[in-house]
Amino acid sequence: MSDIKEGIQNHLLELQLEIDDIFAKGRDSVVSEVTIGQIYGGMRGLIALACNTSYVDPYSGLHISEYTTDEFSDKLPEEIFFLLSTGKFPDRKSLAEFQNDLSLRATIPQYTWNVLRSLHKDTHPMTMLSLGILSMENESVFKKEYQKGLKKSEYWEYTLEDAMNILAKLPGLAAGIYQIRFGDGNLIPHDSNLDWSGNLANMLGISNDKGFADLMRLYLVLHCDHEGGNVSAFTSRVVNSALSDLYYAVSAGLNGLAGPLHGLANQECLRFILEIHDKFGDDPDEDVLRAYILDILNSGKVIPGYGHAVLRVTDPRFTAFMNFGEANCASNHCFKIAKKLFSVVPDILIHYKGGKVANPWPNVDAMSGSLLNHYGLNEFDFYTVLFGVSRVMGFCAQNILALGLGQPIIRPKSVTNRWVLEKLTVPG
Ligand code: CMX
Repeated sequence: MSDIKEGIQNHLLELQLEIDDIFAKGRDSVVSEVTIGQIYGGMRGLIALACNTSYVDPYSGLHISEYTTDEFSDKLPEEIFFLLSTGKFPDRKSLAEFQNDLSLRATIPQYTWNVLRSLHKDTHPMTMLSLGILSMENESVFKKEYQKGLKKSEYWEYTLEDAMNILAKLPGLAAGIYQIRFGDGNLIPHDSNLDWSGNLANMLGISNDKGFADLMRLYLVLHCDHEGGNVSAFTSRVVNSALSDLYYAVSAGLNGLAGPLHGLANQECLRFILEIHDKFGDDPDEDVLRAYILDILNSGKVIPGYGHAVLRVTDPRFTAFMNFGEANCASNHCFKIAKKLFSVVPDILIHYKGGKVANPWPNVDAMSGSLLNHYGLNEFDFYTVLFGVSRVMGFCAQNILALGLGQPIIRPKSVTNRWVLEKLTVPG
């Protein structure tokens, strides 16, 4: 048995013991109530899911297992996937075994390239990524084993197989999409001497600067997971809960990530910064910037990269990117503007609409695009693909653990207006 499989098996035993304890202490205890506002308002704040890969604290941000963003931001994505799915970092031997296993599975079938090359030239790269994964669905080991007859306790093992195959192919798939969509269509081959993010950086063929490979590593680490209730993770889990295999579930999650209120928001931030650059040059005066921000707010638009549904402080992932920028991209005009926005925007948002903005601080998207710009990756439409490559780690880990814990199909109850009205008029 591979070390990661053994690690997941042990983690599942620990998690199951915790759940047994929770159930023994109060399976029927009420921990959250739902208001009518929440029923009509996207179920915001409703506690209705258990997810043990990661959690987001409003004040300290993303945690994976017990580690804060500061504590894991220097790791490799492979170590992060290990942590998400086993609750522990791998030792050197386990890491090497895992990386070797991924490398052996990296080849992407020719029929996937045929599908991607046959699409309209303006097809969005996120459509290509989602389709690329879906095109390989016939490779699902879970599906084949399920058709033969599989015990429920074995679901996670074959889902792990699918996860390994999908993750192994992702850097090549994403880089191939970049070459087909924005380059000359020639694919740079996978290099088994490079790690997962090193391969992505190399196959993109954008920059030989070591900083670019370092940025890809950091980018893939910081976007890996964000609890279970966000649009893409939740979608992926709902689809997989029907025992649709991981290819269906990952593709579905990516379709959610492609929305402008979710993953696509990152490209808006760089567009915004470039607009500021076009209007006011490299080093805009802070008062001029303040007036511009107020104009945007008064016209009813939001300031991209600021605010968050859960966080109530500066996103620690923003801080990690900013530290990277200080060390590697300090002279870049976009980086300088992003920094200046950080010193101007929060103070405006704090007072805006009588303090209605729940979080005036920057999120991860406020900085990432400027760093990509520094290394010459300026195709905005590709940014969410990078986000997606990283976030698939979270989709895979969440689904493996949920299946390993025997979680059933997800099926909340919906109600009609008439039902709500009756509930309001009939006491009790
Ligand atoms: N600029 C202007 N107004 C903002 C704002 C911003 N950056 N962030 C929030 N507000 C406004 C909202 O539009 C809302 O106003 P109305 O009630 O008049 O519609 C009010 O403040 C309250 O919203 P909120 O509770 O603070 O924020 P939500 O949880 O509803 O939304 C988010 C969160 C991220 C969608 C929102 O802050 C936003 O649109 N930010 C800009 C886009 C962005 O950066 N998206 C990336 C999100 C990253 C991620 O999800 O990981």
